[in-house]
Amino acid sequence: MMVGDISLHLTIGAAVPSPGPSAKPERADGDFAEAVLTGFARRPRSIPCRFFYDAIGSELFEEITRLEEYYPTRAETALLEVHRAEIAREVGGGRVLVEFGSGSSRKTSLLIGALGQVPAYIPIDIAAESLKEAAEWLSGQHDGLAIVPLIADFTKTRTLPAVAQRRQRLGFFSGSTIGNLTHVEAQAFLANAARLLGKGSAFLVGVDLKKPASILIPAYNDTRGVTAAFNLNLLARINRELDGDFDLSRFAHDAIYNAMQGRMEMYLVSLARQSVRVLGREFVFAEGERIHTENSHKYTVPEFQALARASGWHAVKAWTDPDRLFSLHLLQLD
Ligand code: AVJ
Repeated sequence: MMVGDISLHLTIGAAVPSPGPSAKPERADGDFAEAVLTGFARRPRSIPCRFFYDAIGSELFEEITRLEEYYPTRAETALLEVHRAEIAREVGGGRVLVEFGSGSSRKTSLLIGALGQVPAYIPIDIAAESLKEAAEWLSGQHDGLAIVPLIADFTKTRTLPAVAQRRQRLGFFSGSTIGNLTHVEAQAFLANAARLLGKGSAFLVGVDLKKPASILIPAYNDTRGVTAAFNLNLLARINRELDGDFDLSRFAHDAIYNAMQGRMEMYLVSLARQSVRVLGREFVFAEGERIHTENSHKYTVPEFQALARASGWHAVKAWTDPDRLFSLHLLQLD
């Protein structure tokens, strides 16, 4: 599998047969129209957060990760750097690395560097373009690294490529992307990951910690307005792809901490009563009406460990930074 041609790897990954219609690889925007129409028919209105990540949204997210107020990326990267030797010792060598979602390649590179030799790296992501870019960058960083990308929805992946079957696996799910799932969805995801990675596997999961709203809110509502642009890009994307006529100046970004649910919530708020056309249909937004665009759940260490155990994992170890901003959990399957 040590082929230098990334597009060949992409073809291999995409061609892996997976059972059931829900497991078939979909294009990143394949169900955007359906999701928007469904989300706009509901009250409160909503758009699933996976649609943030078109080319522009992915760029904006990269910019978010460099913001002063957005601590998660820095905190998680520091945890990987500080504890790399211990992580490598706990995980052990020779495992095939399976990454869920498009984590930053930088963090993946750090992990691969810490582990030493990784027999194969299988990134699973629905966004083919960013998968390809990350794979290209990583193969430049780690000479001879066998990369087998899988273009798929990581919450629905049921089978791994053949290269993963010969060795034990290490899963990697970084950036607190698990926080975008509800507790019920997160438990189902962890249980599916257990089935996918199999007996004897290890799983490294980055999870954002519960903390005061005074730190959380600026992280999701920065002074430069990058997160606002990231959120509003959903409406711009509807204009670009679904023949929409949203006036972006008539919607505002909002981020609140829902203490009851232990999560950040992002909304787009209609600043006036207005009528918008999408795919030839008319939608009326009341003044002050909100479109829910993201949940970002926060966990204490024991809360996440309980969730992991309920999904069949053994919680081996958790690392946190001195400021208690972020946690890195090592899970194992007996
Ligand atoms: C990294 C996808 C989990 O919830 O913090 C950043 C995305 N949303 N700012 C997060 C995000 C607003 C994010 N994830």
